[in-house]
Amino acid sequence: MVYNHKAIEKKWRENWEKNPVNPKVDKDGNKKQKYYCLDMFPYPSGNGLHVGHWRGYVISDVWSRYKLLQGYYIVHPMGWDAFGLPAENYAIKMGVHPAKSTAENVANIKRQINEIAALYDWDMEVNTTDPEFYKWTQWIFVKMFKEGLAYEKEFPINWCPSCKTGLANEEVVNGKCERCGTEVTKKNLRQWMLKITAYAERLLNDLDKLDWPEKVKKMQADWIGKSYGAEVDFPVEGRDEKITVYTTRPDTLYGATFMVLAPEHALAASLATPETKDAVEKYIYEASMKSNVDRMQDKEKTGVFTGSYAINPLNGEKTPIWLSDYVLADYGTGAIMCVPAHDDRDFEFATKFKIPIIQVIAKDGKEIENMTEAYTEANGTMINSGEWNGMESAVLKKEAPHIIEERGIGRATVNYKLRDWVFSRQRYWGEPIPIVHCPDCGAVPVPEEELPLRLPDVESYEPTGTGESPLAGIEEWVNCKCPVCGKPAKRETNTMPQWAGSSWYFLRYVDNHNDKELVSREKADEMLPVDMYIGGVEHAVLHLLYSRFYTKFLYDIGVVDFDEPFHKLFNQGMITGKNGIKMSKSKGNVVSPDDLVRDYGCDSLRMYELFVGPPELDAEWDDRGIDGVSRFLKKVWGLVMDSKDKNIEATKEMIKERNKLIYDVTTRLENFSLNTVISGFMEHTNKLVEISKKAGGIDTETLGSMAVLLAPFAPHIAEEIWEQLGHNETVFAAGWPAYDEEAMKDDEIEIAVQINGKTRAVVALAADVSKEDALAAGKAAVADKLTGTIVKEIYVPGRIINIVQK
Ligand code: ANZ
Ligand code: ZN
Repeated sequence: MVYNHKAIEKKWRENWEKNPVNPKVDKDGNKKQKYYCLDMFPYPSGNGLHVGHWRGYVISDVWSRYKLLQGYYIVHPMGWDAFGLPAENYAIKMGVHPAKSTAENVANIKRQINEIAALYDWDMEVNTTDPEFYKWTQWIFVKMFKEGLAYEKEFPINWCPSCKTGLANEEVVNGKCERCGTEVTKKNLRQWMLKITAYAERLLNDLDKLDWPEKVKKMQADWIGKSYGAEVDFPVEGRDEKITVYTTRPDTLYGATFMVLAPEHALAASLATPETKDAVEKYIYEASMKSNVDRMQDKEKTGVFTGSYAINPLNGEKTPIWLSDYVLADYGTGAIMCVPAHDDRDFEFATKFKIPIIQVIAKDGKEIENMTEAYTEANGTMINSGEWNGMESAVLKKEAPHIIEERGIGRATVNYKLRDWVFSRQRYWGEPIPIVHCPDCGAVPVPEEELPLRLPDVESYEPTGTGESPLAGIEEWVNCKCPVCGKPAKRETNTMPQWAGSSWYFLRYVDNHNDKELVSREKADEMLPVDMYIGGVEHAVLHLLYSRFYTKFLYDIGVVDFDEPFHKLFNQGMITGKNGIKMSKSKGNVVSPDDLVRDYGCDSLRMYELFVGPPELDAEWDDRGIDGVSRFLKKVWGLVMDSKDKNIEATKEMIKERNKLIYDVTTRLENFSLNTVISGFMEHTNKLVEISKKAGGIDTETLGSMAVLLAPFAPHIAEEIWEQLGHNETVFAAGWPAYDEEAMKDDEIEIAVQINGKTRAVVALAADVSKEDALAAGKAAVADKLTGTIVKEIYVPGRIINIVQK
């Protein structure tokens, strides 16, 4: 009987359809413990899936099936992240309505995903564009609004003056519009904001609770960016105002030789003197035309002197006030004190504009004679710092905020880099923001019982070019009544960003038909939170942070009783084309799984996806390697077919090999070293083939263990083998096999026999051989080479026999 992947895979696909292998209860009818293994759900791209997408889904399915074999009930859902720019842009390009193209793409990708034969429970499917789903996306927004976490603000956004539209950061490439190449500027637009900053501290501290890669935790912590420092008030010379700066280094106050304000700072223009007025205004205007991306880029510093001075509150020194765009308006106070001796950017600025540099921290107390770069280490002794001279700078750094507070010249502060989340888009293909603007009542939420607020069907959904959403053009939709006072009012026409649905979708899977609640408490308690989340590292910051924020909010209002959504996280690497080039249609290097499945079968492709390299690393795709995996499966098949009806008695060797196989697969799987699981499987199979040649076959228990161990990876062939071995229940009910460390021990060991330190022979001895027996055997093995007088005999147990002769 030859291995016929087509027939076997078809047979078991139909079989699983009829007899699902993932029941909620065990054999005795007891409720099984759940294990929730989640994939980052895809956006239904028109290009379909390539072998890179497959890899992630295979990894999560292998893990799910492993947990299934360990006795869990597996929660393993799939859905569609279908709102947002990519979907809308694709629709515009193809000239079809996004609802239509999205539905078509979902159907195609679902077909492709089914080819993986993953354990997905399609009864749990969700689609973020389904009104029954986005009803709850809107509901969360209304709840946040009521809690004061959603608010409106005028905000400078990226703006393309040629396309006349707001752009997402991702659409700005090197400061230019992705579509037309025009320089992107800033435009003040009214935006909806979510106050994620209210959760900054919890989002930071709770990272400790998570079993996530350290790298990802660090990326989140850096994004939140907590720092301790001080605000210091500098009076402006000759005026009543003070300028407050934010600094993490108040210990360097004596070295502050100038001050820089962001061009958008409220006082910027008014600090100009008649002599500097023109230059200051010009600088402020030019900065307003630049994108943030441009401003952050490492290029030569620009700036302008305002003509005014501030007074250093510690030593009374006059400090010139400059404007420069390297200071960001929306961080700290938008004004900084500049210490060129100890900060790189300040050093560069001071050098360019010939501003004095005063060193205040000295290594070993010695002042540097000719500074060519800033001394940025915070360790050293204070110099040129009045009463602080001689102090250790590290000690002063901690004390300075409190000293400043005592002197009444500022306050100790904590700062976060995290900003509130710009939550509105001037686009069509998103969830309408459920707010009504009433001339009398202001912004009023749509009553919860009227949700979902449906996205109206329109003819023209392209960006309007005025910065307003296409929804603004639909009169009958925009005009409505105020839910509070009943007077004529207008709907909010912005839509939500594409992150809105993905921030909470994983909660909805487990109760996706509930029209009364986002998720019932009962279902939530039964199946949430997520035990294992698998997806690409590109989501290490935003998606994961937003999801954590949403979950914490839903915890606070009592919807769920956990405040972290994802207990464990695994980031898979990317599959690239040749030379590490990202797969993309335009590069023509996309490998579709469809042909490979047809030619080699699903089981072979699943295993090959894992075999290409460590799952956490990127890997170059090469079709040819799949042959090896396919040969391996044929070998397993052949071994079983040769042995199954022979009733072979298990030998010690077979038992040893069986236990080694179980050990290797289990421990490597636990470490997520999936590629070495496959290579280990191959090695042990070769060994078993050898043993089988000697013994005329392999015992049924060993073959059965092979089937079970293979099941997470190649489920169809595993089921078939299991059945051929005489079982009439699914292999997934078999339980994960245990290994016996005793049985794994090699009972014979190989020992080198040396004469005067040179190896002359190798003998095979019992592992617990006595010293005398070992030496006797060793001498016998090299008898013909022993020509002199033996002066010493050494046995290092289990390793070496050394005979010293003269
Ligand atoms: C004086 C100083 C001396 C500073 C020194 C640094 C080193 P983090 O850790 O990122 O919070 N800063 C403050 N507000 C800024 C803004 N809006 N735009 C650009 N830079 C700003 O960094 C805080 C430090 O970054 C602050 O401490 C300030 O420079 C600068 F040897 O003040 B420092
Ligand atoms: Zn009203």
